[in-house]
Amino acid sequence: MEEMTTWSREAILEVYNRPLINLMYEAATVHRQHHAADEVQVSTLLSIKTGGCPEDCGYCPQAARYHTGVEGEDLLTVNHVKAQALRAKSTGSSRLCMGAAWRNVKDDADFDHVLEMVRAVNETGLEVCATLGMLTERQAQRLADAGLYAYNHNLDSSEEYYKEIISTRGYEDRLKTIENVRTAGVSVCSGGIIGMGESHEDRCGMLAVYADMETPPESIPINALVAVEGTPLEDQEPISIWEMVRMIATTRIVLPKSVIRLSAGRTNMSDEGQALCFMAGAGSIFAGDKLLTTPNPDVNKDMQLFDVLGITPMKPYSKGEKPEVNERYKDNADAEKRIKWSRPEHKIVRNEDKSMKGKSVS
Ligand code: SAM
Ligand code: DTB
Ligand code: SF4
Repeated sequence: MEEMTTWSREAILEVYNRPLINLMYEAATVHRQHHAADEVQVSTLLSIKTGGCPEDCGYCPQAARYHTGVEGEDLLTVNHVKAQALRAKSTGSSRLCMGAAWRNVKDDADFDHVLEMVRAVNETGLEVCATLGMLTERQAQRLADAGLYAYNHNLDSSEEYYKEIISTRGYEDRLKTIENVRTAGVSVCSGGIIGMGESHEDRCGMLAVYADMETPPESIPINALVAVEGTPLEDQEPISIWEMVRMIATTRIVLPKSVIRLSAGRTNMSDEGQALCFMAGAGSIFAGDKLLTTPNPDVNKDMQLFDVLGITPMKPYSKGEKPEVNERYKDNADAEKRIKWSRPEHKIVRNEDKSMKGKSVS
């Protein structure tokens, strides 16, 4: 169908604005050319280090500066993670994604523990994914050597709109991390959030960045904002299911080979709405009653919907080889000591209003 190899933001917007009834059909057609439409990957999220994050991401309940009721927790133990991985496997997941509320990975004892977790989860036969914040090339390689299959690091929105949401880090650092993950041979999972007040152009601008990559992400999560009380985005109106379907369908056409993840926000979606998302090209969900800190549909309910639709959960490593575990990058940390991630620190009024100091005067 679409034979273009480069996509401008305008060209993507033209796709995005097509009559939805046609857009869905076109996306479903592309989906079937590149993917088994009756297979959906089930991934389980596990927050291995919750809350207390120093960043100011305007959507995030785990940022320490907002009053969201999320209690900071220490890093989980390797045994706990292994038990959760086995549980996820027994309920049909093929991937475990471990999330940490960190700005970036540091070469410390916590990272050594995370590497152990990666090894332990890899042994269960599940695909191992992690999302730990910014990452140097060597850190990415150490994760790869421990058996990491994929790394999640979202651009979240267009470069322009990113500046309206986060002031403690820059878009360039996100791109650099994605490049580091790619160089280490780890599968890239990178997507965004809709419903943060961004324009349709911003959504298409983010897709243009992914489409322009030499190798686009293997996996693209599309999250609907979960508006959490206490965050700067707490009052955002929920997006309609039609916007989600439109975004998934556009992503499907522009990035035909990537697996699209119907990610956060499913508790507000009907079964019929989710079915349209699968038709339009979504090939993965996060299962389990919690995402990282917010609720998610019960896995049994998801499996009932799969049964109704005739969808089967994808097997682990259906789309790539199981990584080999080795210790090549164990030593030699010094080369990267000088790497500094940026801190733009521009003013975002609503982030400041919702931060600790804002709270005490309101
Ligand atoms: N700290 C790491 C980072 O920011 O890269 C990893 C964890 S972070 C929670 C992973 C992703 O979760 C974010 O990039 C964002 O896309 C998504 N996320 C966080 N809060 C969300 C919310 N309230 N609604 C939807 N997605 C959210
Ligand atoms: C992604 O894009 N969505 C997931 C996963 N990657 C790590 C996280 C969603 C988090 C939603 C808010 C929460 O539960 O804290
Ligand atoms: Fe921290 Fe990640 Fe949440 Fe931003 S999105 S506050 S970096 S946990």
